[in-house]
Amino acid sequence: MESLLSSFRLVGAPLSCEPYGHGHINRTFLVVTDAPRRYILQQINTRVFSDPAGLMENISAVTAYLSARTRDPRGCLRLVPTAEGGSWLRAPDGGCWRVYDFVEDSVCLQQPETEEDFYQSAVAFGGFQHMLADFPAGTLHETIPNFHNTPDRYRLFRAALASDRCGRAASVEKEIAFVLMREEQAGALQRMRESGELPLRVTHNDTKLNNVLLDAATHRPLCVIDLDTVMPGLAAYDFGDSIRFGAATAAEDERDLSRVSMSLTRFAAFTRGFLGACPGLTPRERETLPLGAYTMTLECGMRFLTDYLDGDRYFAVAREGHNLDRARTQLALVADMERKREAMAAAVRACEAGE
Ligand code: ADP
Ligand code: GN1
Ligand code: MG
Repeated sequence: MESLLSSFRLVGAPLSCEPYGHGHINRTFLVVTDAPRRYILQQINTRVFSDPAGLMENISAVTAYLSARTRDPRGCLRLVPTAEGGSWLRAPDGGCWRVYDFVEDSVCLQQPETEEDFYQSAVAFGGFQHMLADFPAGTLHETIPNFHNTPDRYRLFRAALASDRCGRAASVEKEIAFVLMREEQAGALQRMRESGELPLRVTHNDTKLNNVLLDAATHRPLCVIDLDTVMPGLAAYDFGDSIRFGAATAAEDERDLSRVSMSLTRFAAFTRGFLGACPGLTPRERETLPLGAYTMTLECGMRFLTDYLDGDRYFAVAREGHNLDRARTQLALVADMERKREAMAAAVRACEAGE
């Protein structure tokens, strides 16, 4: 680690480097130097992101664009350059690494502590999308092709099911049937994208609450992080993925499903924050926000189930059956959203009417 860190222009000499955070994809470390300064060191997961150069080009361009439009120095991620002036490093063993300034005096929540926290995260993600409205989307690399193409996720799910490489399918028949029964509705958003009735925007695509930092003292939005999946997408993806995670009344990997539901009051609070910070959405886009929540949740549940069938090779797991537990919470949320479909639509309409 020391020789790796010596290739980045850090202020001070590194004192410690410890695993950090709760991300499922990259390997993240907190680095402390004697200056004293703190940094985030990350190894990019190149099994997930096969083009690290393209990915880092995206992040360099997006952070440069945002920092030119943000007064607060903690308002956007800041890459620390390498000794050669690059934005990332390929280590001799092939590992790809980058370093960010640590955003000080911030909190990263795994669940909202209050409804207000969730509202503030909506302001952050809505504002992020709004600020990138004029970013030249055509210059972005597609870091994971078909990331939120739900019909394509069904294709991958069926492939995992057909090969059943760990012999786990027989024990999850109920979950498999739940997913397969919903294929038609799950494809609706993608069909609207393809027909052109919804505009393509620059979206974050992974808007869970732990991908935003709030100010530690005020819990006001500070900084949107985890920019690996910033790509052209639909507004409903960002809205929906936030609801999936933050409007859930239990953790993403909760085992007691009786605790899992989608909170309508949180849904309404998020809608207020998101629409307020991102006022340019078309009426049709606003109408599809509940469908976005439904689709992102079903898609994520299916992705966890796919990975469970595949032998847990994509998402980091901390225990036996972790991906199955995660899949089950998402499917429980989907069932709850089906019960609350009309109430979600009414909450969006109420918000539009300024109620
Ligand atoms: P992953 O793709 O694995 O989710 P993230 O980029 O989201 O990785 O980082 C993992 C965690 O590290 C975040 O949830 C957050 O707690 C923390 N983190 C990342 N970047 C910073 C930063 N610049 N300042 C403070 N904390 C950060
Ligand atoms: C992953 O990287 P992280 O932990 O913020 C995943 C998201 C999933 C999420 C589920 C690149 O997000 O798509 O919704 O886990 N990111 C990638 O918690 O696949
Ligand atoms: Mg993350």
